[in-house]
Amino acid sequence: MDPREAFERTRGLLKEHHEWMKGTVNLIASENVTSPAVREALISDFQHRYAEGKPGERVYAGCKYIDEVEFLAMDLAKQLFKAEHVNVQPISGAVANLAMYTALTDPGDTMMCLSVACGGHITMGKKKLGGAAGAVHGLEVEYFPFDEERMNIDVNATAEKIAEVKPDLVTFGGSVFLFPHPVKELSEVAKEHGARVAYDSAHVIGLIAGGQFQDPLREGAEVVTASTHKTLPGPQHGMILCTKELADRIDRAVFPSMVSNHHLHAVAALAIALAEMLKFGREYTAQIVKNARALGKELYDRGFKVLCPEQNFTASHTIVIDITEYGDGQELEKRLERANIILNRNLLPWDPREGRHYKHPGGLRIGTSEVTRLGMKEREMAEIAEFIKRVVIDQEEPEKVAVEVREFAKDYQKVHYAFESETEAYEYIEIP
Ligand code: DSN
Repeated sequence: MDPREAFERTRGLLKEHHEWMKGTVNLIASENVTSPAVREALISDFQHRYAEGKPGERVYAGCKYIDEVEFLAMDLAKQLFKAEHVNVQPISGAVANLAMYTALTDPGDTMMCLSVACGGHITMGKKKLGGAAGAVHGLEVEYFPFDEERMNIDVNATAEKIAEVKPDLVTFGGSVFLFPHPVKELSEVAKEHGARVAYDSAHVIGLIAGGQFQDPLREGAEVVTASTHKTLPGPQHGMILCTKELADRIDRAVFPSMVSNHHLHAVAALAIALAEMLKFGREYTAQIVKNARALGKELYDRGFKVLCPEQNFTASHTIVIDITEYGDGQELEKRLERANIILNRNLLPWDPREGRHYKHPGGLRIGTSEVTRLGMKEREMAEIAEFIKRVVIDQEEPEKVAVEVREFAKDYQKVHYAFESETEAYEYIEIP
C-alpha cells in the first residue's frame, strides 16, 4: 500500500465518520459524547508522556503538572462520590474490574455476579466463556438467581445461594442495568458469609454522580469500579472508588499489576468531566432518566414489547426491547443503522434457554445518555420512537427514513451541560 495514500485514506475515513455522526441518532447505552474541553485535553501533550506510580512518587521526570492534574481528578472524584479513596489510573472499566479481582481475591476463589445474559459484563464471565474473571484471574463464577419479570437480582434466592456457596466476592452491577441492585439487602449477608462486596458501576456511575441512582458505597459496597465515558461523559478510561481500608490493596493492584503508564491525557480529560458533572450532573442525569422512561413509553405505545412496563420501563439510562416478533437483534440493529439510528442488539435473560445466541439475540438495548447530552427532551423521544417504529414495524425503506433522521439531528449538534460548547459535538478537529 502506498504510504501517502494510506495516510490520506485514514484521515479521510475519520472525517467521513464525523460527517456521518452529525446525521445520526446515537442510542448506544455505553457511549456518550464529550465536551470540547474534554476533547482538547485528549489531544494535549499529556498523551505523549509517562508517569508510572502515584502522583508525587513517579519514576519519571517531567511530571509536575501531570501530578497536579491527577491530584485534582482524585479530589474531584472523592467530592462527587463521597469516597474515602479514589484511583483514577485504570485505563478502562475492564482493567478496573481486573484490578478489583486482584485486590480482593486469589485465583481459585469464587465470585458471585450476574450472568452475561442477565446483564453481567464480559469481564465477569467464566473461564469456559473466555471472561476475564475466569480466564485471566482464575475465579470460579457463580451467578445470582435472577427475577426475569422484574429484571433484577432475586433477593431471597440469592441470600440462600450466598449462604450455600459462601463466595469470596460478590459483585453487583453490570452492562444491562435497568434498576438499582439490592446492594443494601444483600451486602450484610455476603459479608457475614465471608465475602467482599464490589459494584461495577460502569454504566451508571454518571447517574450515581448526579444523585439519580443508588449510592453503592453507602449501601455496603466496599469497592466500586467504573468506566468514565458512559453516563459520565468523560474520556474512555476507568476509575475505582473504595474504602480507606482497601486503598493500598487497590492501588497496588492497579500499579504495578494492571497498568504501566495510565494514559495521562485521559486523566486530565477525566478531571474536566468530573468538574462538569459537579456543576451540571444533577440536571443532566435527571433528564437522562426522564428521557429513558419517555422513550420506553413512546415505544411501548407504538406496539413494541419494552421490558418492565409495570415498573415504568427503567430507573436508569437504559431500556430493553424484546424484538423477537420482528426479527432478531442483529438484523434489526443493522436495519436501524441504515436509517442512521445507532443502537445495539442484546441478549435477553431467557435467550440461552430458547436457543438464541449473542450474535442473533432477541433483544435491543437502548440508552439515552448521548441524545440527552445534545439537549433532547421528552418531546424528541417521541420523534425517535416514531422513526424506530417506521423502520421496524412499518418496514419503511431505512434509507428513506435516514434522510429525515439526518434532518432531525441537525438541531442537536451542541453539547449541553458543559462549561463551554462552542465546538460542535461531532466536529472533526483538524490541527493545521
Ligand atoms: N460491553 C460494553 C457495553 O456495555 O456496551 C461495556 O464494556
